[in-house]
Amino acid sequence: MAHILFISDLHLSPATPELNAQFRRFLRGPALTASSLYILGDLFDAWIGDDDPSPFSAEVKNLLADAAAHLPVYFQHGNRDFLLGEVFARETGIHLLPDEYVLETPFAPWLLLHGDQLCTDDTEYQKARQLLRSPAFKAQAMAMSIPQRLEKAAEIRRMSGEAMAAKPENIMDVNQDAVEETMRRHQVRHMIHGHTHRPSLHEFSLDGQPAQRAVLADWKIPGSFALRLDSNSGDLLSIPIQG
Ligand SMILES: [Mn+2]
Repeated sequence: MAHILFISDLHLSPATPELNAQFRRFLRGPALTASSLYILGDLFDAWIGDDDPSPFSAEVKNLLADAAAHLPVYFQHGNRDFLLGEVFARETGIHLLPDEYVLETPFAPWLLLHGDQLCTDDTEYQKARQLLRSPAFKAQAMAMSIPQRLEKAAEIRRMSGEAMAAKPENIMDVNQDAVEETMRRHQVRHMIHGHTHRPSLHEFSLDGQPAQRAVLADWKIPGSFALRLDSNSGDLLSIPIQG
């Protein structure tokens, strides 16, 4: 039986040694029982480019390379690590996925995505997303020195933190119409995403058929988990990260 694991929103950084150790334990434990591992974005709290020479960057690359030697590891960009590129993938052996990817399983096709593109009520965020994810911004960022990029990343984080603090909670969640439109566009009724840090399994009706939206947990909360999908039955199981 094939079990597929999904994680997102680890937000690893040089300032989170305990989280980094948890990731190491996860990759050397539960991950090895899976047929494949999908990381649905925001693995890093900030990724300033594949040429980042920091020991932290090298440490995580080594962890992923070890894991990728045992099972296929797939990665989707989040809003914190959209600068992660082909060089990183080559160095670690992980596979980069497009922002919206349909995973075919014997049970059903599952749409995988980071999830920030579904938060359409937050128009200010969507505008910023479009700008940051543009080839022009990426080129501009990669032309900066590493210290300049670190400074820019800190500035973006600070601005985003201030903006989030000023917004009502509900506009930072996904928009149900966007969820349904995205499912129809990909002809799926099952979806897994992260980003919102609101772990849950939402069941609803889509055009008269049962539909599911599973939301992954961020790793900072106690009781955080990975999702394990039985690809034959479609059963989802939470695998605890801590303890
Ligand atoms: Mn995110």
